[in-house]
Amino acid sequence: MTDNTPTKQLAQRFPSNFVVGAATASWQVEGDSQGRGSSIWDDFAAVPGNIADGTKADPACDHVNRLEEDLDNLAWLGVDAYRFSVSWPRVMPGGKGKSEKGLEFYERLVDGLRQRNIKPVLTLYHWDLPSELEAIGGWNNKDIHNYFAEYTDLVASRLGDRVEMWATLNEPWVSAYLGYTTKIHAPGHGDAAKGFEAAYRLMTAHASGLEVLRSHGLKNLGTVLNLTTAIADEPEVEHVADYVDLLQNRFWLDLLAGRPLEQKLFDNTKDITDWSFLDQDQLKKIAAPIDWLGINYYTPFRVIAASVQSKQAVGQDFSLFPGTPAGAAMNPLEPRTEMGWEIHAPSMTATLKQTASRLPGVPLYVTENGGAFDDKLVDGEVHDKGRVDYYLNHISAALDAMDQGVDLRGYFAWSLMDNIEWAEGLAKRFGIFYVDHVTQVRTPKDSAKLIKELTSLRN
Ligand code: IFM
Repeated sequence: MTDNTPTKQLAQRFPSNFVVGAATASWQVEGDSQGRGSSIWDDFAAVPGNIADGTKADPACDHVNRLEEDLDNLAWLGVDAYRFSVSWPRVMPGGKGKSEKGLEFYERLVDGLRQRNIKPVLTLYHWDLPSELEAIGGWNNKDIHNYFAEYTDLVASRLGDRVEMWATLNEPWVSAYLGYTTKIHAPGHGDAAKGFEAAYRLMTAHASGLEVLRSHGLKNLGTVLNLTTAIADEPEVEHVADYVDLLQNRFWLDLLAGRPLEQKLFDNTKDITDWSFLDQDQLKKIAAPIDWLGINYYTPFRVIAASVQSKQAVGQDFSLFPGTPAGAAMNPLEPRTEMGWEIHAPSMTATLKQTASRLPGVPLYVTENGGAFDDKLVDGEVHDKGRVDYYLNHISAALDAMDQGVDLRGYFAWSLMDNIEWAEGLAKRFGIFYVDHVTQVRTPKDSAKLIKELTSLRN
């Protein structure tokens, strides 16, 4: 018998309606690229060097063909909800029309969840833009929100009666800054002006998508941001951390709250863009009320005064924050995950509290949280103690925020299974199920057993 006391104590802190779930995203798990249209990630992966280990969309986790097994794994975990994303090019190859076969796949997914009493939580855009839409400017096309509206209408018409919660976007910061500002992600523009425009146009798509979902009479509508705390370790870099906080957090929350964008943003970026693409009517639409906000939290951004970046962490680089004042460095402290990300659970509490105060009255969910660790499958077991501790500490930190007044409604582990970690390929494992990428055998890690214990031990 293992001592499950800390798990039990944690489980008993969940309020009765608290949603515990696990999450994935289409391109990272589905495979079956022949059964759909092409996306920017297929194009990006085709260029040698873009993805660390040369991974391509197939087979990923072969989720399309192993759906029933993955649904059974979710049921085994005892989770209340599964957060997945729809692949735009699977249901609308080329960004127009529709694919019956693609829609049927998501129908099977949603129905399979409901049969198992698991709430479907659907994200419309988790980064796999149809290639044909990128060819006409992608997230810099001034009509992109109309294309997104058509896509949303298709998905809502087909699945609207069966999905519990809807998210328009996943982490628009990543789409804009890793995909447009830098070349880290697809489509890989490396152009700071394009990145700022993409950030704004993603939010116009959010607004149009939300409008379409509402026009279908749907409820429980939100969006998902990757938010965190920017920590200045020295007083002389407080203004740098403040600017990181502005681009990473306040920009999005100000837009959603209908507050004007800060003068500091315009001042710091005046040599990059004149922001002439902003449109007052669109800004008003972006501020339409949402029913919930999802926060993907992994790690803080820690800033020190220095001229040389001392440690490498994926996605922690000032090139992702154009306009950052000089003289500082990112400094993720130990312990760190395999991504180089500092493990610091108190920042989870701080992020939730800060977000609640910046977007008052909107219920929050942690829609992603987890870590990449160096997992080893030995005799059918994966003792991922680092991840188990990460989950115990971060779930506790999330519940601390709730105890301190944050309206937190749920928590989703990232990820249900090891998958394609974008430009990092298959080497970075975030799953609670270990996936053998040759045989596709899934094995619950100790962290999966922890989640199972948490769901079974709550009141
Ligand atoms: O794998 C990603 C996911 O697609 C979006 N949020 C962060 C995760 C880990 O990097």
